[in-house]
Amino acid sequence: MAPPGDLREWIARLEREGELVRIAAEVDPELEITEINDRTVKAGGPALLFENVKGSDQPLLINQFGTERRMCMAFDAPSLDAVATKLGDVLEMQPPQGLVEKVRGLQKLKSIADSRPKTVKRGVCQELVIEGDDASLDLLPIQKCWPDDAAPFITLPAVITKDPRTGTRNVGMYRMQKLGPRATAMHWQIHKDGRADYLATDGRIEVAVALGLDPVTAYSASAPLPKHIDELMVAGFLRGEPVELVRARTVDLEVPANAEIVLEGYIDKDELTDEGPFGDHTGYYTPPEPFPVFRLTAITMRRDAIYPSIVVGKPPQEDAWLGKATERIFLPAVRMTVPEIVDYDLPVAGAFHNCCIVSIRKAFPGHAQKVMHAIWGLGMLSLTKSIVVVDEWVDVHDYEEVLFRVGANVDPKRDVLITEGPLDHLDHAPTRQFYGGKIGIDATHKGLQEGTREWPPEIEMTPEIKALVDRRWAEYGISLDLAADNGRIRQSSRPLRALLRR
Ligand SMILES: Cc1cc2nc3c(=O)[nH]c(=O)nc-3n(C[C@H](O)[C@H](O)[C@H](O)COP(=O)(O)O)c2cc1C
Ligand SMILES: [Mn+2]
Repeated sequence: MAPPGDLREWIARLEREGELVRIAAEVDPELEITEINDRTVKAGGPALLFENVKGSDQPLLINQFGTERRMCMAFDAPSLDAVATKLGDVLEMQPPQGLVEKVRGLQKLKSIADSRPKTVKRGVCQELVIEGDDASLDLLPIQKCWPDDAAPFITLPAVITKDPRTGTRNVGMYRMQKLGPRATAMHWQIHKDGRADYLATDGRIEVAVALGLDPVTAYSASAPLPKHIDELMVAGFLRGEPVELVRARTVDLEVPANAEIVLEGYIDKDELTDEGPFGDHTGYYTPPEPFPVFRLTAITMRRDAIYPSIVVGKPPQEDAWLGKATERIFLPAVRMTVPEIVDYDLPVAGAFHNCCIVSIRKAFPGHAQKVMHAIWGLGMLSLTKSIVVVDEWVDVHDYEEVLFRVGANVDPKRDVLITEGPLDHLDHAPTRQFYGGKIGIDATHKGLQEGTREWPPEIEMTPEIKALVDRRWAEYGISLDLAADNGRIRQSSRPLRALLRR
């Protein structure tokens, strides 16, 4: 198999695997769907296809990315690390040596060349073409997600623009606040490529918005790629098949042929509106701020189009696994630049930009600090607010172990680096927007060269005794279920907290 070719195939696969539930009951896109979805996401539940959304003929799909299993199914991969390996293979290509390697190298190069999007004559995304006043966003079941949201927001779009200077395409996922039947805001944050295209325009920039894509292409819109790299090329590479494009009807752009819905329109450089408030992935409402206005010129769609949505909010939400996919898939690229990095973890509860745990192969004094600065200088990771560095043998995904290392190995006076730099657009904590403090915690072992006393050895049982106890375990008659119960101290903290509050 390969990753699903379009949203229909994706839905069929999800359904076959028991990963999708159709809901026939009428539901309100205003708040009700959010609450249903929130309970489902938090329980690790299925994707939801609401077939009867109040006020619209179109079904709404949500929670398609809500679990690790579904995220892997989206890539048709056994794990997200397997997707990373595929990308890493190409990134780490060395000049080939023998003939066999040369042939293999050529195959890899061909797989990149074959990944470029391909223009085709017709696409299902244009089965219906609605132009002029008939093109209305009122047709779509756009969700109002949270009580204090300013309006309904389109939350899972792939927004397509071209750099007016170079003509290169950009695709990004930026929420769009509905302002009326033919206008939305465009939430192009300050660090994003989409905004750079807009800023480079003199008067007007044409925009196309694809909704309801195959899951890999949808994911690629959220991937933090360097500006000159076309997200659709990467989508083609990850799919193993190029993304097919058709010419849009009213703008000079190409759009994915397999999309359920395409919004075509333009943005005038000096037309701004107050966007927000919006219940954001920070877990707080983002206050109103001026953003550009998107004006609709046409809606094209499949017959019986399905509208895709996602809700962000206090973590964990569905976007957690989109973020985790990026964390895994980009590890080889991160290691290309900073090879001493073994692994990293961006905790979901840290909303990705707030915290990064990184393990390194430490080789010299100050190495942890070197890596902190490298991360603070690396693509979107540069917005990371706090970094914890541990040694290579520490599992960065085991937060208990990380906390143990921070507690055991850190002298706050010596090992904490406080600095400043650019911060996430949505971070409400810094005194000024966009800029503020950063913290790096060096939880690695220190050596005499770093001015410490002799570092004590870690406690470790001998392999002989471990093997002996393995062999004799049954003889002791100790139930492991009991041990598992004991290990559950972590989960029990919730009822304990509730008790203390009484
Ligand atoms: C569900 C979801 C919603 C997002 N909403 C926004 C948004 O409103 N504005 C924004 O700038 N980035 C948003 N992002 C992040 C961007 O999609 C991401 O940074 C992407 O790399 C931007 O593409 P670009 O670098 O080509 O501009 C969102 C991501 C996800 C997964
Ligand atoms: Mn981009």
